[in-house]
Amino acid sequence: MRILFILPAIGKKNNKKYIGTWKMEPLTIATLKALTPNDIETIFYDDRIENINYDIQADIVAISVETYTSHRAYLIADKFRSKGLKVLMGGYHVKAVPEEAKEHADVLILGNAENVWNIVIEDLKNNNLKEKYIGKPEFSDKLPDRSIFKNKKYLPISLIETGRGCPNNCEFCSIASYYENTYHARKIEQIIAEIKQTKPKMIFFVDDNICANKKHLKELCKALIPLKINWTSQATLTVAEDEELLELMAKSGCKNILIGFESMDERNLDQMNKSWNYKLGETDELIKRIHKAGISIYATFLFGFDFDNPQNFRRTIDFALKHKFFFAAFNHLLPFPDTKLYQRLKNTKRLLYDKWWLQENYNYGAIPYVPAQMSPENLRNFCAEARREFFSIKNIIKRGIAQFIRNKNLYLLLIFFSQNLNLRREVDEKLNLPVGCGLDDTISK
Ligand code: B12
Ligand code: SF4
Repeated sequence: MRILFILPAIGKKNNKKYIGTWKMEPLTIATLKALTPNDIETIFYDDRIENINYDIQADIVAISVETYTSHRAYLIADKFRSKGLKVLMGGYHVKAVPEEAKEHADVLILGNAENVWNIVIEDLKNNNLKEKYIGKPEFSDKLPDRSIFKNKKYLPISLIETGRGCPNNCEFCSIASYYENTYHARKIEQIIAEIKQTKPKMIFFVDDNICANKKHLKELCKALIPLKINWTSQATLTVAEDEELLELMAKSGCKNILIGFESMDERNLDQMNKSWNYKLGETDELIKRIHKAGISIYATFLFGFDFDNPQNFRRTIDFALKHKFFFAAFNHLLPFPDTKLYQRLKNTKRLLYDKWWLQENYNYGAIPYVPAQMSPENLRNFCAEARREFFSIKNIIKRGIAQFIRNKNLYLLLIFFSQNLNLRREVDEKLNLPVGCGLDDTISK
């Protein structure tokens, strides 16, 4: 028996090189491979870096689907089905819009795979597959099997989970809807075993909120100290409330943490259900504490809420430059399906297209709804300008000097310059990347 795994790329490739900083190992596929019994042959095509062989035979084609990759995932699925193969789909987008995904798949997995994958395989062997299986957010004792990445080249950073989900309920967030505002910690022994097996140069703990359970994070940090690793992850500003936690994180090798500041305007934070971001107290002071602990910050901001106006962009860029963040992202708000934001914009008739992700010619960076205080084009352009200013050569140098003074670490300084220059180049590379796409020559033949 043979299973063919596929990770689709975003949009039409046209043989262009894929966005460099996105070429990370797909942990999702290594996780599925580990759950698959050894007597089943597995083949994996990473559509981002290689062409798919549509003439290959398999008992089932299993595709992981995100909203940005959904259009291409459906084209790939349709092509395999036209050749008589069965298609199974899972991932964030499939759980958000199962009715849509059902048009392109024989089987859907809604949620995590761990508690259902062995049932799917039994049903496949017995020719008794159901239309859908509902997964639970639990971890398996089996460690992800990275042998499935053999002969594929990814960035030198290992992706590892320490937990899933988040207890918060930010209006725009797909994690909030996928995990229904719940958080599930992974056993520390499993995390440590995976690190020992992987021997990573640098770890990205892919949790969306690694400080969702601070007690768990403290225990994890204590267990990480003897391993002498370097790691980065994503958290909320609440990490800075607890100086003991910051100290433990730094000691355990945390070099950088992504924090969603989202907006400088408290009314926007109220609207997105993230008011705790400003209720924590003096933001400048909290940032200083994180920096003082020796941890750099990747600050992310979101624009397009109802109280956003051109002045807010200036205020935000000045804030990001004042704190000389390691990286910053200036993203526009995007209504992902099955989020509260999507529902609000739909109810108020502000969506330009119901399904922007399937819209022919929908490009990365385009705004698929009507912002309250500016045109969609202005919002797109202001975000692009903010990125260009933050990643200007002058500002990269200024931030780099501040980075060196803060950490006195040449290895980090090297990463700082190489990645800031890559992100600078990608500001314009990403804009106009086709998301809703037509067929390209890798699919149409
Ligand atoms: C690491 C990461 C990245 C990395 C790349 C990862 C990679 N594979 O190369 C980088 C930083 C480059 C990245 C970029 C982007 N990302 Co990202 N990313 C993540 C993150 C943090 C971790 C992914 C991961 O490894 N998870 C661990 C695995 C084990 O979990 P999983 O994928 O959920 O898989 C489980 C189940 O969902 C299910 N499952 C999933 N697929 C399938 C398929 C089958 C067949 C089956 C049976 C089951 C199944 O079973 C698995 C085991 O339980 C997730 C959030 C998260 N925590 O998952 C966001 C996330 C996936 N990203 C997201 C987004 C929006 C993006 C960007 C568009 C951001 C941007 N604006 O630029 C880009 C798009 C890049 C792309 N698609 O090529 C969103 C997607 C939302 C949505 N509705 O689709 C997420 C959920 C973040 C969020 N907070 O909303 N990302
Ligand atoms: S804190 Fe982060 S992960 Fe949690 S719901 Fe808000 S945006 Fe999503």
